[in-house]
Amino acid sequence: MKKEIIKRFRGNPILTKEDVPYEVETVHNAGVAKYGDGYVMLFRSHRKNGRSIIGIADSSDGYYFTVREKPFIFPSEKGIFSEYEEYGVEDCRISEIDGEYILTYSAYSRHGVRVALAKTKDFLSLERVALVTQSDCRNVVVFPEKIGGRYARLDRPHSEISPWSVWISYSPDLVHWGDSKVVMKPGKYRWDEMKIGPGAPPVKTERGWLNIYHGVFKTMDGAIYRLGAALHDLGDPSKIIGISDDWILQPEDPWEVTGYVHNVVFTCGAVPEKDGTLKIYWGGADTVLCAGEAQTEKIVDLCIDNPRKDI
Ligand code: BMA
Repeated sequence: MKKEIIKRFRGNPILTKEDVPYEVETVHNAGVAKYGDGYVMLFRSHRKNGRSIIGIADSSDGYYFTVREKPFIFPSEKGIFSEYEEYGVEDCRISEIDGEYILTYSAYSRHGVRVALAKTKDFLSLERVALVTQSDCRNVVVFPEKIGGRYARLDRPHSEISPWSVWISYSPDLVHWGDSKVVMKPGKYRWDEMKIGPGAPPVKTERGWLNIYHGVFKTMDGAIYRLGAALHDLGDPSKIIGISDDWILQPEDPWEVTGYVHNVVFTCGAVPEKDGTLKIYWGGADTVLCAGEAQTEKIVDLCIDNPRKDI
């Protein structure tokens, strides 16, 4: 019998390019947060020139979203950001801290990919704060509260010696980051052996911070992007309590298997609900946006009861 950890929404995909009032080729990888009486989503779209922008959509129930007339983040034309966002902006995450929304997104340019951090209170105006990584580091997810008096984040630098691993860093002000430490590496001879990277901003649970990450497996037919789960210590999130041995979501629906990039489920956002469920959002094949629901505690159980042995 098939045991589903994440139950896909029946109306998937929840957003496609047909729902967007301006011309785009894709709608995928979205950060989502509760805002006002509903939900707000910042999603990535490729334009015909192959570069990405970030659009915005609103919903009252977290499933049916209406896209606003204009995108929310375009590559900047001012100052330092313009140099580093020249090739586009991608994969926005949203973390709410003390009534303020912290956005982190990939900034592409001739210098590589790095991550920009911006803030908004109202999802109408945007304040770019800083470029918070150097090149070849992306997937920054900010914890939704300060830990030990400091902001904390996970990210994913890459180097040949230690390919695509997850690190943690801390900051007093969201601008200067340090005390960095590697916390998770791709599992040898496992479904995530090629790359891992933070997905949704960590979700606080009684037993630890739940980190829903993406993992990549290389096959003769190309790469497969799946989602996995890890649990980090609440007081010291650089400590991993357990990593689920199995993935929690893999490409299965036709729009996850085939599209702009085949065989991809990629998350940038998950929203915890008061009733203990978690709404999870993912891009399908880098083409459409999908959603599903899980019991948060069931995913935590997987990290504790079915952990991989060799972390
Ligand atoms: C990653 C990122 C994601 C994308 C994924 C699959 O490296 O570029 O934005 O969804 O590849 O193509």
